[in-house]
Amino acid sequence: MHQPAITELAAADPEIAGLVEAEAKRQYEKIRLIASENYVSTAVLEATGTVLTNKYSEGYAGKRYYEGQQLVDPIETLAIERAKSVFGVEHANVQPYSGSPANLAVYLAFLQPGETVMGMALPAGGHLTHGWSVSATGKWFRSVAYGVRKDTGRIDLDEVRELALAERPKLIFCGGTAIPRTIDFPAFAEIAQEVGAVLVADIAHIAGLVAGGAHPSPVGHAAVISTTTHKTLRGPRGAMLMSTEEHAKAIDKAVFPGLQGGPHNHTTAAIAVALGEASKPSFGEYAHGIVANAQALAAALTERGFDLVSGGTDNHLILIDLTNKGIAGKPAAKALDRAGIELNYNTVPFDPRKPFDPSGLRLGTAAITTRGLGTEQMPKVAEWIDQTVQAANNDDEATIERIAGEVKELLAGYPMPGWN
Ligand code: DSN
Repeated sequence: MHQPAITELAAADPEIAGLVEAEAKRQYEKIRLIASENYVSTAVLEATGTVLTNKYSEGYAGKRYYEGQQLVDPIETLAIERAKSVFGVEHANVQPYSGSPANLAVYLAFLQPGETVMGMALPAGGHLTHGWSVSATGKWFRSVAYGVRKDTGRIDLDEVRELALAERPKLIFCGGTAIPRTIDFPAFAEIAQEVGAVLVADIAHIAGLVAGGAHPSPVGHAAVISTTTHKTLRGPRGAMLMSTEEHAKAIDKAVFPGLQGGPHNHTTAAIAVALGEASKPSFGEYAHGIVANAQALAAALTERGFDLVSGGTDNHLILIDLTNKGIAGKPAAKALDRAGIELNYNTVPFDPRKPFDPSGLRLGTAAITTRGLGTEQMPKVAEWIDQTVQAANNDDEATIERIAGEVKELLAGYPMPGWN
């Protein structure tokens, strides 16, 4: 059963309640390896479902455009203070609706349309909003992209520097969505300083690792830090922008009134709760556990002949190039889903295939670590992935069904917040 119970919803709208219950069960029975997902705590779920959703609060604490902010102001202030304390930043804005609007607000704060942004190419592991051509950020701004080296699968900082010197971007993004290796914030900061650019560290994927001390922090290197709150940070769907005091006004003005209207107060409260959780020592253990699990899984997959981009991982994320397994990412991901192992197909650097039918798989260990799985389970997970990929190649649905049953059996021993 969903936790907290959704009895009122079940009475009022059994159709939606039934689908929500089924989704909770699905999440309980699957090994969830989507690198950008997690399981939030029941406390975060409760905060998300409160009466705060009823309230409009355009503006910032003490300077709102609506009355009745007696309780919303302290909630937002708590979220800000907790963000400042967890990440050690001078300024935090907790209002962006999600990662893409947060990043767009950064453009609004620092760039005029047509000016130059530099970010990691999407197929190399960057994010759409770092200037990729199909995104508004690639259409409205002049965008130049760096990638990774073909031989190492890693960012070539000499190439980044050369490109920056030639193109003179005003904004440089580091970070992305499919980067299995540590991001060298000091090196990016040096390049940004050399060309007079503002460095933005998009830590959406690794925010929980940074908060828990399992990845170096961009603080002191990047003038602006952008993050979602729902990936390794394990909060609700939302985002934050953090910065030095110097850029505080520009960031706040860009979020509101520049880009957004009223903040989602129920989300703000849930972000505050998640940041409270992230400030506890147990969160540090969790963050290190995520990395240990990813590295154990990467080692077990390598032993089974999987080709990992960059040869392994330093964080929560593994990128597999399936070319040597004779199957593309999409059919493999679909077979794995049938086997109870949920992940996403993904491009790999220099992928000869199309983004909607690419060569790779992307995996992350944030959710399974929340669930309580440890390094001792990773060889079994790798075995199931291997067997499923082989079964998909041989049209062997019986093996896939057998694995789905074994996955359910294993997970029955690991509680899930949100399910009882
Ligand atoms: N969609 C997110 C991810 O899966 O990485 C990034 O926006």
